[in-house]
Amino acid sequence: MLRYVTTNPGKVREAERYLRDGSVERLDFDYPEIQAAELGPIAAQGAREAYRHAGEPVLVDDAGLFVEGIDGFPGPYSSYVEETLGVERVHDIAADLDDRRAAFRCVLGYCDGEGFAASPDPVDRGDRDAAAAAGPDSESPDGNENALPVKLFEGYVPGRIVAPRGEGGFGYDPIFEHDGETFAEMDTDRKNAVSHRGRALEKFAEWYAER
Ligand code: ITT
Repeated sequence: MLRYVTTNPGKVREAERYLRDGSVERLDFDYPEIQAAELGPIAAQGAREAYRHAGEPVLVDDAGLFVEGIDGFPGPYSSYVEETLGVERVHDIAADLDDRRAAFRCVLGYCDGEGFAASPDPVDRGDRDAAAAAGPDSESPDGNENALPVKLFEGYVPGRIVAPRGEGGFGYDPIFEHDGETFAEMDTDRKNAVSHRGRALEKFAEWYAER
């Protein structure tokens, strides 16, 4: 059974449209997130942590809002910024910018404890090689767990920051406009058709069907 690992019910609602054949179940597990400037390594390490916890194939979902005029902030810190500043303050900051373009990015990380002959290479390949070389005597209490392969799937959607509109979605959806509508004004199917998560899930579903 594949476990979709997240504490965020909004993500699950969207993912269910791609994985609803009974082969996936949500696992509400708050895996420790490393700090990194990119989503890929966070998703890769999260997938390993989640796999160690679940002992079954897992898919983790790391996402963020990248505002161009402030160098991509909050990016990988989006969750922390939503909890501390809040979505409206992020809009207020962006409202003072000349450039209000933004993008959502999503990286899905899949791990089932086995190897893949798949590409692209995991972004943290260097770390994995070092961990594998260090072997079980490595200083890590978990031996060479960092050698566990993870397959990543990415999705991206461009848009811009606007004053909050709409009741649907979750997180930053009310302030993210794509093609004239905010994500909070779209229903789940419409958001999935264009969103960062929808694109990543589509790639994953296609690959997983073959596996
Ligand atoms: P998990 O880590 O447990 O999956 P999370 O909500 O903390 O849940 P992230 O670490 O990926 O997820 O944090 C991403 C932040 O960006 C968080 O504040 C989300 O609410 C927000 N976010 C992610 N996807 C989004 C989307 O499709 N629409 C709006 N906001 C989104």
